[in-house]
Parts: sequence; C-alpha cells; structure tokens
Amino acid sequence: MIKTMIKTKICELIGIEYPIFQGGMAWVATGELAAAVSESGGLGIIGSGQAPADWLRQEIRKVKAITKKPYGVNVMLMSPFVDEVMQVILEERVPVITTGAGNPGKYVPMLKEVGTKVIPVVASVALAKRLEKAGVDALIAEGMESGGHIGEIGTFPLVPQVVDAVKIPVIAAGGIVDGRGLVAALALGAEGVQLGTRFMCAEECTISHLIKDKIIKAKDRATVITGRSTGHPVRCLDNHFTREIDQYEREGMAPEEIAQLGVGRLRLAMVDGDIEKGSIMAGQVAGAVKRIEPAALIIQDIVQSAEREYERLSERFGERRV
Ligand code: TUI
Repeated sequence: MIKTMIKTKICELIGIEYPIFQGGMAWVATGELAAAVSESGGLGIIGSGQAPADWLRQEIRKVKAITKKPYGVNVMLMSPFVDEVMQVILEERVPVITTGAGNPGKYVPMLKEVGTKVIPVVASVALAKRLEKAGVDALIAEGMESGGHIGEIGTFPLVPQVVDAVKIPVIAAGGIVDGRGLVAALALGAEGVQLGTRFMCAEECTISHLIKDKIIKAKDRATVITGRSTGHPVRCLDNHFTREIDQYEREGMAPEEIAQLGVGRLRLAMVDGDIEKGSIMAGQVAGAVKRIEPAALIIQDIVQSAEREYERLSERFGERRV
C-alpha cells in the first residue's frame, strides 16, 4: 500500500487515487491496459482510435469486468465512427472521456447530461479557452514531445500558458515519464499528468513484444516527426517507414498521397509487430523507458519517485531560507 500526499483537484473530480492518466493510444490502449491502470489507482483510458463502436463496447465491458474504479475512453475526433463511438459512451455511462485531434465542443452538452466528465486534449491556448467556455471539466495540455499526432508547442511553454488562460484543472502531457516529470508538471501549475509511451511497456499492454523491445532500446534522439506537409504532423520512432515518408515529402509528393501512405500503418506496427513498415508512434521519452513491468509498478514508481523529488526540493528551499 502506498501512502502519498500527491492528491490534487483532478483526483477529487474523477475519484482516482493518484493524478496519473494513461494516454488513450489507438491500437495500444485496450481494455486490459486501461483496467490495470485504473485498478492501480490511476486513470486507465481505452484508445478508440478509428475502431468501430462494437469494438469499443467490448473493451468497455472488459474494463467493467476487471475493475469497479473509474476509467476513461479517448475519442479520436477524426475517426469516421465518431458519432457511433459517442453513442456507445452514452449508453455505457463511461465516467470520463478524453478527446484528441479536434474540437469536441458539439458533444459536450449530451455527455454532461449523462454525467460523463469531458477532458479534451489541447495543443494551444486558443482551443483551451474555447473549450472552457463550452463547459468541459478539465483539459489535457499536450506538448509536441508526445508520440502520435502533435501540435507545435513544447510541454514546458504550453502548460503554464494554458494554466494561466483557464480556471478548470489542467493535466500536463508530453515528455513525462517518471516522478520528476510529475513534480515538474505540478510546478508548472498542472493538477496531474498523462503518460503514454511508458505505459506501452506495461506488462498488461497487448502490443507486439517487438515494439516494446524497440522502445526499450530507443535512445534520446530515436523519434522523428513525419507528415508535416499533410497538416497532421506525427511523432514516431525512426524506421524504414518514416525515412520513406520523409523522402516522398522532400520530393514534393501531394499531401493527400502522403496521408494515404499512412493508412493502416499504426496497426501494422502495434498489432502485427512490423517494426520497419509500421508507424511506431511514441514520444521523446522512449529513450527513458527501461523495462517492461506491471502497470501497478509503473504507478508506484512514479508516485514514490515524485515524493523523493519533492523532499529533495523542499530541503533545497529550506536551506535557502535559513
Ligand atoms: O490525438 C492525439 N494523438 C494522436 S491521434 C492519432 S491518430 C491520427 N493519425 C494521423 C493523423 C491524425 C490522427 C495519433 N495520435 N493527441 C491529442 C492531440 N490533439 N494532439 C494534438 C491535438 C489537437 C490538434 C489540433 C487538438 C485539436 C486541434 O485543433 C482542433 C481545432 O479545431 O482547433
């Protein structure tokens, strides 16, 4: 049992023990992973990506069978199934949703009506302000250190600017991997953190072991950004696929054609384990992920190392005051 002082407003708002969210990664964050994280005191989030509504219902049922604790669903707003996915979320009374890759404003009233907490991911102050007005419960400010579809601003500049622009709680995401990142996020004014890449290496994460190995072997400069020409930049681990896209972009291939090349590549990586032809979306912290371990140990390590770092900082400030 962990005894901790790291309790924030977001813990109270959604009824979790620790202010730690597991990113809702498409093809990665299945019911198994989300349930393990929630059962360990964080917020586990199913990544619905571009999956059909039936798939989501099945994953929600898996979570409900394993844990009674709160969990979430991430809705990728560019999905062709977004309306059906929202319908399943309403029917299953999902406690929390996060959203990505768009503006979820029009869905807020119906979600609030059934008591679902809405926590969109934003990559800019402008969208943060608009969504606060639309009535969302909290925001995730995601820096460009993250894996997958990213904005243009880093976590350190983005989080305090969003915190200053809104009154609702802000969760920091992008570039966070351990307790140091949690303490730093709290120092920036965030009420919690979201981690994706580290949870890819949770034992309960069902992705191919070849992808987990590649993350564990990754160094600090292992990720690249592809797809800038399409207007949807994506961070992933450097491999044959990213080098191919890079070359086509430099040769001036039409953005629609570039986008077409990406179709099915995330599944190819995560499910089929194709580490060369697949798109291995992962954040800049890949180089700091050292081992495969149960989700409970990841949460415990973040909480315990945050406490140690907080102590260390308190001692520093203490010495100054004397
Ligand atoms: O959504 C993510 N990460 C993702 S989504 C994804 S699937 C995908 N693959 C290729 C292209 C597009 C999607 C893989 N990884 N993170 C949350 C996030 N949301 N990051 C950035 C944003 C974002 C960007 C622009 C949110 C809103 C936005 O503007 C919308 C508007 O209308 O102003």
